Amino acid sequence: MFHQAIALDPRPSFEDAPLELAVIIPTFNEAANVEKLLGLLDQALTGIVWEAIFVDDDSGDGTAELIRAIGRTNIRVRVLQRLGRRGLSSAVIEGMMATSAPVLAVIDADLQHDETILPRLYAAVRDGADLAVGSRYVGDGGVGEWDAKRHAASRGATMLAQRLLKTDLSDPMSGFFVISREALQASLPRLSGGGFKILLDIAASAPEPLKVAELPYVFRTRTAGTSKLDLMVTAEYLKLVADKAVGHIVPIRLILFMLVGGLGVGVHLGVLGGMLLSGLVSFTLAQAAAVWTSMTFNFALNNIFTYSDRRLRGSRFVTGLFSFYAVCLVGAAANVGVGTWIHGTNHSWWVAGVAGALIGSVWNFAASSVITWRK
Ligand SMILES: Nc1nc2c(ncn2[C@@H]2O[C@H](COP(=O)(O)OP(=O)(O)O)[C@@H](O)[C@H]2O)c(=O)[nH]1
Ligand SMILES: [Mg+2]
Repeated sequence: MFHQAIALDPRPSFEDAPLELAVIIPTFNEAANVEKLLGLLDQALTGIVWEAIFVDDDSGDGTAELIRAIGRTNIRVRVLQRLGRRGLSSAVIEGMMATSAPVLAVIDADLQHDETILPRLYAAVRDGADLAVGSRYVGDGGVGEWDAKRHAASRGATMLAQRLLKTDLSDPMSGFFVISREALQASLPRLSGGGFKILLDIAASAPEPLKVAELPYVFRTRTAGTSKLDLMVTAEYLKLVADKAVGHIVPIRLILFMLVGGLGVGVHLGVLGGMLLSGLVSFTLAQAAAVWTSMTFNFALNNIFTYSDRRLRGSRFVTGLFSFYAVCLVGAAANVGVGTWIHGTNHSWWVAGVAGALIGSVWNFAASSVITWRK
């Protein structure tokens, strides 16, 4: 097998030369890049005692098996294979928590990050920086062959991120950086942990402004495998930004749940109005159909966005849907009960209506989070 051709030093233990650096590499279907990356890291990190921790989200292309095969002869190489999970940030954090190294590097598996600057990023942290970032937006850095659309999207996201940070970072969206164990530990209690932008999360969670070094590099073009950047990544990014901005006041999940609920009201009225206008059904039947449609709509949307990290699929989607119906029926009863009670204490009809709806929604949120989308 080809992996035996990689001449990594098969160090039996770190006793004689203590571990200095762990390189954390998140992977999702990157089997075509793993061996080449390890070869490049081995060249770049000469003179540094390092290990590689891959964190693989159960790729279908055999990435984890390949890494384990390499790890059998190289104590420096390990894989943490996660089941039923996705997410770049949580992968990186779990990789960081699985190593004893005092300094941690993060690099993509797809060879888009220029590993030749790793020794200088490492040296910056060893010499006192909390964080050293490979940046596409300083000095000679660049994004390589991006089209205008991706360029503009990245710029916009970067500017939004910079407004959140106490620390000045030219490229807060970078997935290529080195951080000291102390700086990481200090950020841990406030980490959001979701989404795909771990550097932004760590920097925004730091209790004190970080001492930062930045080194330019040019983002390479991917040659093997495919990008996982999609609509989901964008949605997760906006969630992270919102969580960092207002998450300490209102939970982001509750806000999303309420937004989805607002759309659900629109769906409800649309179905109700449409059926009544058709003149074919009674109000009761139309109203029942509207309730059923909007509950189903709410469930589907919450499953994709609000609970993207606990998304239900297959048979669990079906059982989840029925538990959501049950939760909502209790919520509706609470809604009517509270509304009627407040109305009876001589408040105007709309105060009673809004209070009932609020109680019902909060119940739906709380109950569905522990029943439908339980951890
Ligand atoms: N463990 C894990 N790794 C991921 C996930 N999504 C992307 N990756 C890895 O993260 C790195 C960057 O992802 P990529 O799709 O290349 O993002 P892009 O460079 O912005 O297009 C690659 O090494 C991917 O294999 C994920 O959900 N879990
Ligand atoms: Mg990439």
